[in-house]
Amino acid sequence: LVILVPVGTVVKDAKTGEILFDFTNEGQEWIAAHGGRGGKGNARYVSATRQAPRYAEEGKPGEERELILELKLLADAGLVGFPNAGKSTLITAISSATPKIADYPFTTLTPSLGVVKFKNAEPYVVADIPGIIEGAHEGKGLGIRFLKHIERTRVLVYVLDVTTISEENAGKAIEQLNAELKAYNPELLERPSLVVLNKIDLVNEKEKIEELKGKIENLGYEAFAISALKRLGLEPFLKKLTLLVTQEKEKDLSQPEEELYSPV
Ligand SMILES: Nc1nc2c(ncn2[C@@H]2O[C@H](COP(=O)(O)OP(=O)(O)OP(=O)(O)O)[C@@H](O)[C@H]2O)c(=O)[nH]1
Ligand SMILES: [Mg+2]
Repeated sequence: LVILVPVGTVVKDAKTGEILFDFTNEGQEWIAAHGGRGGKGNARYVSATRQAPRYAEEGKPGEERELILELKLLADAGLVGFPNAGKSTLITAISSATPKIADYPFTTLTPSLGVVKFKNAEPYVVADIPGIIEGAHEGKGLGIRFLKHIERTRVLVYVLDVTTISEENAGKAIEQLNAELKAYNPELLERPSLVVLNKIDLVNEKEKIEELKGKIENLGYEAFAISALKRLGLEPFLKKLTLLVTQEKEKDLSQPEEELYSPV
């Protein structure tokens, strides 16, 4: 029995949750359970003296296993942010993706992927996911289950709406996002990340944007002021994002892959 699964499928043991195999490349094969061995029928035991033997060797049963197949998108960068921050607008501006965009929270219900082609760099994949709110890890909003789709991204992009944050609460906004990411998987916070301050077209005072940028940079993040809608400031942001993704990809290539469990 052969089951075809898409790239990005992770095989887990249903009981222990242990990851048994991870389909990260096209064409990979993995044996989930070995088949049984056929027995030998009585015809095999026929001899000159015993024309109709009454015995036969029994076959061995095949292995039995309960597995969970989980599909995790494989993207190079993931956009995270509160609902309505402009994540879907941003992925539309920088990639081939065309998700639904609307002026209300939780427009995005399922993640989408877009391919970014920036100058001569190798194209890479960005994921747009639903908005995160405080308490998402307790199930508020759409929860954080969909964070599994960015678990495997190399770089995170925090998308903030400049019209909803001030110098005072910018830090808190990032902390809230981080708290939700951490509740899902603390490793997410170790990813290289960037912050984009979106919707700058709605802000008249240029100083406010500079102040916010400074504030975020003091927190240790590189910040880019952009307008996803008006497509302002995208070039420096994309340049940096492309650089980070390329660097992370190279790191992956220079590190040998983890030994994966294989039965036998
Ligand atoms: N003026 C302005 N509006 C923007 C900008 N980016 C997004 N918007 C608007 O903000 C609203 C929300 O945009 P979306 O891209 O759907 O936001 P989202 O972060 O994907 O929202 P969820 O999927 O609900 O989490 C839409 O009305 C967009 O047109 C921007 O740079 N400038
Ligand atoms: Mg969206």
